[in-house]
Amino acid sequence: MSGQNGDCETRACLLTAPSRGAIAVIAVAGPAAVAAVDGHFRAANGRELSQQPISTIVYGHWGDMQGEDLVVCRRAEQEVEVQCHGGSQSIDRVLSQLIASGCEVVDWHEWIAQRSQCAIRAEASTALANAMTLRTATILLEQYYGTLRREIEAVQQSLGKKSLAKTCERIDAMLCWSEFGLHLTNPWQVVIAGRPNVGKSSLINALVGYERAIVVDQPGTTRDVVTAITAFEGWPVQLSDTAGLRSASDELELSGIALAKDRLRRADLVVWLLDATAVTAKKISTVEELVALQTQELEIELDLSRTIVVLNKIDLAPPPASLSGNFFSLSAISGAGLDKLVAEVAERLVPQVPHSSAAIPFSPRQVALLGEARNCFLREETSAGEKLLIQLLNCDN
Ligand SMILES: Nc1nc2c(ncn2[C@@H]2O[C@H](COP(=O)(O)OP(=O)(O)O)[C@@H](O)[C@H]2O)c(=O)[nH]1
Ligand SMILES: [Mg+2]
Repeated sequence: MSGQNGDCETRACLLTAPSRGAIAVIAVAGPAAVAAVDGHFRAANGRELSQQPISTIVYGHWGDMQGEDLVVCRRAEQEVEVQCHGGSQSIDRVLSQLIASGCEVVDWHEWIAQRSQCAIRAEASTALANAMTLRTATILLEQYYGTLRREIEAVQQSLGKKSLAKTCERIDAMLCWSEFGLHLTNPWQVVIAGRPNVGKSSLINALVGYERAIVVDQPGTTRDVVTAITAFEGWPVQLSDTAGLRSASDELELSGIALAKDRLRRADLVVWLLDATAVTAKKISTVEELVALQTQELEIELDLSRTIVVLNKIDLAPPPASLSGNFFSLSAISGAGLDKLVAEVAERLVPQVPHSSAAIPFSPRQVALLGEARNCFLREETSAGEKLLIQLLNCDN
């Protein structure tokens, strides 16, 4: 099927999300849109749909006696919106009758892609639907309204006028937001790890505000990785509660531990938990040494640059005076110190917040094409780079 505006098929699409909404909106567009709807709709004012003014809501009846009363609206010469009951039977009836009248039913992703002039705008629409917080949606909305597109167009226009080194710099300024941009629709991964019984599950529950993880006095309770999605200062975060990391021989436990280790490797940030009541007797002076000892024991390689060490259960025992180094103290049970941890996690995940006018690539396609274009300009393959920039903006690619 060719892209936007190119062919003359008439398409129908359910625009409302599948849910128990009271009203469903079905859009129909194409040369036969008005005729297709007219074949099933009888307006209460007796006029044919083609005689109804554009942008006016028309009340009437859909189908035969078993049909329903609903409203339709001609949005443009070749565009009609049908607003029917939100139940699936009602939606299915309208869509199947539109198919019988020659319409092709497409899903909303396809609908947006076919109607967008700009690929980035189409991607932004999908990304916006997947945005989990207002903060990420606000940034995506900026890209929807053209911030990224305009910056790419400016790069295109500067070709031949500015040096290729300057062009690369300008692309790099966009690419430095890639990781951040990709996280706008995929939560940052934060893994809570540590020895059994230190309070990992309790901490997850405290952070998400409800009982998500199982808390039991017995070590090794969390065999599967339990996850919970939440937001820290507006950034979506998936928290993972790792299996009771410890030396084990039981096959089931070993597979749980392997899963946990895999999570640790892929984490954006690890919160390594220590139990304040268990470290008091230790003669270790820094938390870094203590964590190194524990991770060696468990055969885990921990990247300390993306680890926050947390001393839990401070309601039971204060942080030992002999313990130095960088760590946060809290109580997962009383909640003391949680706010400081949340602020630190947010700061570590997003150390720099982009300016509202920043051009941010937010899809793997955009990141890949921008990277390839940059490499072309670096090798002075200007026309190849130019083609990639066109591809980046163009819906038909
Ligand atoms: N007093 C106190 N008890 C805690 C705290 N955090 C966890 N616990 C208790 O420690 C035990 C083990 O906690 P759990 O979250 O299951 O540890 P996990 O094995 O690391 O997941 C449970 O009895 C919790 O109630 C805390 O901050 N203070
Ligand atoms: Mg647990």
